[in-house]
Amino acid sequence: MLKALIFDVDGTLADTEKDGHRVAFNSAFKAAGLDWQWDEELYGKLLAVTGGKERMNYYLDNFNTTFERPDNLQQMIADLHKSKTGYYTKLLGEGAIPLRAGVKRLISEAREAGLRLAIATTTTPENVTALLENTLGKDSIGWFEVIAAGDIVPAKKPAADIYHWALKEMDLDAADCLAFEDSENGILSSQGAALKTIITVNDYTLDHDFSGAAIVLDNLGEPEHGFKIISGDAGKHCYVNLELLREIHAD
Ligand code: XBP
Ligand code: MG
Repeated sequence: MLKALIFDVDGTLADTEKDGHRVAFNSAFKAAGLDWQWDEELYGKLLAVTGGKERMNYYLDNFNTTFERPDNLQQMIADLHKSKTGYYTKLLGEGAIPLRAGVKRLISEAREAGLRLAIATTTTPENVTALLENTLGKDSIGWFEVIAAGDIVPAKKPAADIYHWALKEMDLDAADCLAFEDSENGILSSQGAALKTIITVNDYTLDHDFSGAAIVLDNLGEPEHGFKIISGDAGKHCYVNLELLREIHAD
């Protein structure tokens, strides 16, 4: 029986990367007097690595190799990351990033039906709180039984650890759940934990490899504006509702 839905955050609940995280990283770099600038194209490449601190290290190792590294580089990165989180949560507080199509509707439907909800993300916990509170309301954090986020597990996506952690906390088998992801690193992580996965792509993840996904869609869709199917079968459905999720789960 389908008992729970586990959602990724960045790219899945909301398109947070280009106009959210990227902008916040650049603000933090500027405030620290660094000339680092992550444009949209470079940021697409940097998304190969999940986690903000990990992403900055990846940037220095591969795209800014001449930067003169201080002895305490990891402290500097941790400080930059803290500053970035401040800018990012401020952006969310200003309402800069809405939820993706169908997300709010599906979450309400799931709650009404008594399905259990969880989050599994590499982003910092504060960022999850800020997104949920500013889009679904103050109480919405409490709708999610488990929020698995950030450094709670050392190995971030594509490792399956974050999903394993969430499943263990909920005392659920992967077979009783569905996962929602938007990226290749995301599906590698969810499938690594044996979760059937629904993909909604975004501009940065359109050409990712989603082999093994239960279905790949452009978004969850709304009754008045359905999804486009990229791969898989949605039967008679034109937006993701619980009926379709139960069909996918039983398949
Ligand atoms: C999300 C991420 C995150 C954010 C930055 O990946 O890669 O690292 O871009 O978050 P996913 P922090 O959607 O696969 O979980 O800066 O808070 O680490
Ligand atoms: Mg994601």
